[in-house]
Amino acid sequence: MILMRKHYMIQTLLSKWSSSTLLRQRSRYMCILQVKPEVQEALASKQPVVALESTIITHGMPFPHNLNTARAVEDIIRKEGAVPATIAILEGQVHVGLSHTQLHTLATSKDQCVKTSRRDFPYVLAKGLNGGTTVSGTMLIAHKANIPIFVTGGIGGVHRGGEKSMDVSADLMELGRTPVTVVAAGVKSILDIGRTLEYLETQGVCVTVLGDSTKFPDFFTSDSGYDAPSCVESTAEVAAMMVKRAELGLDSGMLVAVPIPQQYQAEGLVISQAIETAVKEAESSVRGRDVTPYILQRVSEITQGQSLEANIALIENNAKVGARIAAEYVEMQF
Ligand code: PSU
Ligand code: MN
Repeated sequence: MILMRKHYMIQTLLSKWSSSTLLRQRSRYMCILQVKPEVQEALASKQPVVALESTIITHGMPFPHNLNTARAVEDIIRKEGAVPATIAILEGQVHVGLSHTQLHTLATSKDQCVKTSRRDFPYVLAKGLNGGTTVSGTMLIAHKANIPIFVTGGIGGVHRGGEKSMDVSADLMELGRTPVTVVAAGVKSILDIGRTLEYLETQGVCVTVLGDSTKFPDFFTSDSGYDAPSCVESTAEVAAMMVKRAELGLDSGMLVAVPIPQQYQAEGLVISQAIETAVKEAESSVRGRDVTPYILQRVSEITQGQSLEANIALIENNAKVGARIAAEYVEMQF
């Protein structure tokens, strides 16, 4: 009898301990993501939400273009009836959805921001730093916040010479391991597009081109010279693919490539020459996480801002498309 009572007391104590530990763990987990109330409400009431990255703000564009573009993209998403959720780290806190002031802080403190991909979170958070999240960083946070779709300009890939340097963007592995749909204008030709597509296949990433082309776009032009692994004509078809991906329980992501709008394509040739120069320069001057931002900045300088203009137009177009996909996806689920 005494033995049974003792056993009961130990069990009660254990269950109290474990539930309070669980609670503590859960609240710690909830605190680590600061979700903006507007985003929280949209998610709770099944409204479409579109995630946005922030490396493009901290490392992809000069001020004030970075801030203006970030705001314009958010406005476009709102106009399409979805809620934008820009993801970034401020003073060691991950934010899902930023206020105007926070966007401004991020855009004007570029030099103090760490380009944050999956590997960088423990360091940036523990040190209380600011961070612009890359495609990989944004995907993983979007997924934790239950946002299934994310819009950007271009994703990272296998760098030219990557077969030797092993400089392969963490974005590709993230697409293979995190079930978020990424809407982008393809892969910039600063990269090895053929190997990038091969690697995406290896990682089990569904890659589809949205539009009337059967070619994979290379950001500044609609034809990289490589065939698209699959193509669809409407945002509804993309949403249907997302539904099927979820029904099957696939834990990999999807890449939706939206070709550059026709009127910006003519600049492609000028830009591709600038890319050749910038890639050569990068070989002898930068390494690791600095390579992509360096090339992007040099291409913009060499083309005297032409690449930047195309870049902005592209992202805005992707935002419109992404918001429509998000809305169709929500509708199909309920
Ligand atoms: N490509 C662009 N613009 C960008 C980036 C890539 O045209 O701003 C950024 C994205 O945040 C992407 C990251 O996730 O660079 C990839 O960097 P890396 O190649 O170091 O993985
Ligand atoms: Mn790299």
